Amino acid sequence: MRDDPFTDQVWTQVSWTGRLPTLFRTTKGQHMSLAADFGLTLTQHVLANQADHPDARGQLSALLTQIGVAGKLISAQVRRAGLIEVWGATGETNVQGERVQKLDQIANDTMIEVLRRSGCVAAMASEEEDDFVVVEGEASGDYIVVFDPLDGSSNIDVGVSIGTIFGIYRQTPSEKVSLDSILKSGREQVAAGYIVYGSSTVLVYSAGRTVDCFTLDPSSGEFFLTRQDVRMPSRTTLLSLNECNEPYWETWVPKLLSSVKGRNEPNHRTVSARHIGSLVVDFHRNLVKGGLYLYPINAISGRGKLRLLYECNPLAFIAEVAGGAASDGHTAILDIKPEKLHQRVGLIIGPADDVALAETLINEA
Ligand code: FDP
Repeated sequence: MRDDPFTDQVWTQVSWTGRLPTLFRTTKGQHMSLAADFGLTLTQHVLANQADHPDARGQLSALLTQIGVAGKLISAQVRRAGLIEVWGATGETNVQGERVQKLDQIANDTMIEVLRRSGCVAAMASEEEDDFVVVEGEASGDYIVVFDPLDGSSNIDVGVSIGTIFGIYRQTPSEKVSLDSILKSGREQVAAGYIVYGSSTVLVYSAGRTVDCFTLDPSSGEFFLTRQDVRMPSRTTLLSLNECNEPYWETWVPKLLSSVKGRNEPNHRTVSARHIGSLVVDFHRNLVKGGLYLYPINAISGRGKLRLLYECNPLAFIAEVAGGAASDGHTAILDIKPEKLHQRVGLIIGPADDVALAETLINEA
């Protein structure tokens, strides 16, 4: 704690990770709520991380900052979602004569345009695009970005939280971009994260060392560091899955559920259920509170629902850095070698012990 000699303010250092101090300002013991008191901005945080890599050329920092810009633009549109719906109902154009687009299309176009202009991206793959998108010429950069522009599509029109998920890979310099440049295992991600458009807009990213969360302050338009070096709680206190898929479950799923629910004591519930139906938002809550999310493969079709490249891999990256785990039941998600751009897998993600328990039950089946 140090006194500011020029004002009556006191700066309190509340935490220090590596070279990242977080300072909160109080006026002689009283907390202030100015945006400037919220801590480091996303840009400051990213640049401080870059200082740990003296050989870095700054492109990854610029890219992460630009993803923050895309997040703000998408967030602004998400907040107007109901209004866009009203315009859409009147025809193909809104009152200003603009073409009405669906929100997931707007989010996709926003990501593609911001990333293309960033000068940091060689190619990208999106849930909304059949094929990968190459950035040609001088605008091309050193990275490949995979993303789901708006995860939780069935929640878009009903005011329920949704999000953007992204994973970042380094493109081998001088190598021409091909499908193989995109089909890399999640382990090769250099950074990953997501943005949740919920009660507040929260951006979470990791470049492999820590997982950090930033909350958008609407008045200043800045993302401020609000959770530092997040660790996923090691005990499962929440279960998230669509229980109506029960007829299509393999036999291990009910066994896992009864094992977790069986931890409840006669007079004390230690495990509860929470399922929003937007993977990224369910994951974010579980990351902070300690929850296990399951979307197992369909036992009849043998197929999973969630996409490996731009849904499961980025979240698995965040989970592992935060001390959790993610698996398809046989292999760590990050070790699966993708064969297709829009490949689907089964997903078990959350506290490492319970992901391991699921794998054991699957092996015993
Ligand atoms: P949605 O179908 O609404 O786009 O992967 C997409 C996803 O949502 C996840 O966000 C969500 O958790 C899951 O699918 C929901 O699927 P079910 O409706 O089959 O439960």
